[in-house]
Amino acid sequence: MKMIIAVVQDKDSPRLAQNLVKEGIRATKMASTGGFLHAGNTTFMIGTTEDKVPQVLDLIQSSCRSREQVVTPMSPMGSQLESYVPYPVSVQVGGATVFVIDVEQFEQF
Ligand code: 2BA
Repeated sequence: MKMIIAVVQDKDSPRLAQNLVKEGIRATKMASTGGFLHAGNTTFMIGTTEDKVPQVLDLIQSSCRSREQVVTPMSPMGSQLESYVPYPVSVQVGGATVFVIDVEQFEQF
């Protein structure tokens, strides 16, 4: 059993959710916030068998696009507001940031 954690842009989230359902792959969607941009994104938790991992990764890749964003980041977490001067930066965000983790035990009661 594997747990795939995928952080995707909100714009790609409905397409990925739809494609996962279409393929019969179960997932949990969570609203999340990027630590750098402080912009909303979506985190998918997908528990699946090891043999389906490549299929899920393909689905994520084909559902998510990389986009350039020009943003003025808010103060970094934990910094002093007075010493922080915001300036616009251009960053390439996504397609998706994906972690594949071994699941030690899986139960459904
Ligand atoms: P954010 O942390 O808001 O980052 C958005 C984008 O800003 C990143 O895109 C990257 O291009 C840039 N960026 C992030 N940290 C930076 C830094 N210290 N200096 C310069 N540029 C920086 P992605 O790499 O595609 O990441 C998209 C989102 O995926 C991230 O949103 C974060 O929510 C998540 N993420 C990325 N790497 C992660 C990691 N190692 N662990 C946990 N979450 C991660």
